[in-house]
Amino acid sequence: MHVHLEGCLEPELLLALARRNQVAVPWQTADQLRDAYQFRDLRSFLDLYFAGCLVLRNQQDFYELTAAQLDRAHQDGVAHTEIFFGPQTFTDHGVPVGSALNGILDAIADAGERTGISASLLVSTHRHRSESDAFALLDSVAPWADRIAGFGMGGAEVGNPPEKFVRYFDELRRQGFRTCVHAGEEGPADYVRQAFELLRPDRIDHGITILDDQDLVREVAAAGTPLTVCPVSNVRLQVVPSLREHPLPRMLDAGLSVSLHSDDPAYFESGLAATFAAAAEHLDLDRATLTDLARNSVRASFLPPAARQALL
Ligand code: ES4
Ligand code: ZN
Repeated sequence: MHVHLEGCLEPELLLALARRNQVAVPWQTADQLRDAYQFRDLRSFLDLYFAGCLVLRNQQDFYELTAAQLDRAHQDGVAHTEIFFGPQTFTDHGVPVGSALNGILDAIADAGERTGISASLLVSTHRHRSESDAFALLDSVAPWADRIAGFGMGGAEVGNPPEKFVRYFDELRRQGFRTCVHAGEEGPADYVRQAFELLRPDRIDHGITILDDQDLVREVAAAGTPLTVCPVSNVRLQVVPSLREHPLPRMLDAGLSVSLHSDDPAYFESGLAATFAAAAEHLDLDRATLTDLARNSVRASFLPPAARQALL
């Protein structure tokens, strides 16, 4: 439930789409592109990630990207996935929002028939853009509203606090949508507090800096607001120095509802099964704890109650 479709673009597909769509890219081979997967922080990652997005141009491209990710998720044992997609990156470059959404939704329907995997779409906005950009995005996806499971928000965090989007989240709620928001990935605990108090999301994505505010930890734990944690991402973006030092065990000990996710599996070279394995090994998580993490993700999902219950 914390995975970005654009971050599922593997180097081989990226280069194939670049060739097919005649988009010039600075990498000749998949290995050259993988060599560029060295990130200092969130911003340096987003720069490469948005550059990769330029090869996705038409409905078939989005279909193939989604189909490939759903097959990998199925192989990893995923029963249900909720995938973020951020249309603003593409509409900026003249790709119609319908090309993207129809390609993604067709691939979700076909993957369900092919493998039985259940998947839904979360539309994500960029916090480094304006409030009016967010409202414009919401208007532009209205024709697909009944096939959108919820709305999220990502992008460059520091300097773009949650308070910037209070009216946008109020409007999402007014329209009956579920919401989640990235907060406390690189930003301070105060951004997590703002997200929790002002945006009142159904889930907080990342949220790891919450540990710097123990009062907030108690409030979020008491509210039961889920946090979707991505330890491999945090290490690759140098938010946390190593997996061994990741705060996930302390978050669990504090009574927070934590689950485990991949974020951008192509760029961080770790799908969900590999992420569970890495967390188990380097954080010494036992089977019961791994099961708790998986159960927490089911509880935090936007599935209808009966479908959620069936997975517990
Ligand atoms: C993100 Cl917009 C976006 N996409 C992927 N990963 C992210 N992390 C923070 N914002
Ligand atoms: Zn994310």
